[in-house]
Amino acid sequence: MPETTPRRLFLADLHLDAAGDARCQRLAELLVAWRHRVEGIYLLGDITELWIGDDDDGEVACWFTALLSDTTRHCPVYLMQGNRDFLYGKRLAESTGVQLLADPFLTADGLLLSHGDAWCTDDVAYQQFRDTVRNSTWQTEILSRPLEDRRQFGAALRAESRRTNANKPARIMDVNGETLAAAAHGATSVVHGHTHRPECSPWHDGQRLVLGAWDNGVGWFGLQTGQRLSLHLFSLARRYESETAHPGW
Ligand SMILES: [Mn+2]
Repeated sequence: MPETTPRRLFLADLHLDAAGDARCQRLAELLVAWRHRVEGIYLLGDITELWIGDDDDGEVACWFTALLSDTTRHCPVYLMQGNRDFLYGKRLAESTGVQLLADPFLTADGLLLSHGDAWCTDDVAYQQFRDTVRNSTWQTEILSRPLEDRRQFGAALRAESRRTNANKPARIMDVNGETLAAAAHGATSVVHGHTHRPECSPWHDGQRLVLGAWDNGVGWFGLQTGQRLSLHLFSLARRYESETAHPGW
């Protein structure tokens, strides 16, 4: 008998930047709807648009921290850093009960999870930037600065990223197939986000699930049911009650 109960829920690229807006409301509703139906909720990066440290006392950070604390009382929550929220740390994990995941992370049943930015190796300038901001010495220095300095620094990084991304050819902002194949050696299926190119397709002997960004009025999430992955979308405009499996997926 094939399994029919979803085991894992996957989310990425919500880019939350305003506490209380429609995306925050839909996320809270979605987690309430699913937290008793799955064995684990996997947040695979860029859930928030910016994370300047676990001591951030801004509205989005406080709201998100409270949401994590509430959710872990019902269901295990796994959190991976993205390219915007790469400063999630131990203090957040300890205060909320989430478990931080390394990127990439291979589950015991052969699912490779990643935010996805590390596999965009055609974007050489981005990989150099990533090496810098993922360096622990760099992170320690940044985190030692006052919150207000970090806020300004984060805003400058976002502006710079928008400016440079606007001038990059689309193809270099996608995952490099050879990089992915090498990274996923030994995995049966892959789940990632980052590229904002949602798809769920056959991949080697398994599947590749790419989560979509929450924008243009549409939210996305992934499910694992047995060994099968599926991609789902729903409207951000009204209360989350149910989703639609994407046609053909
Ligand atoms: Mn990203």
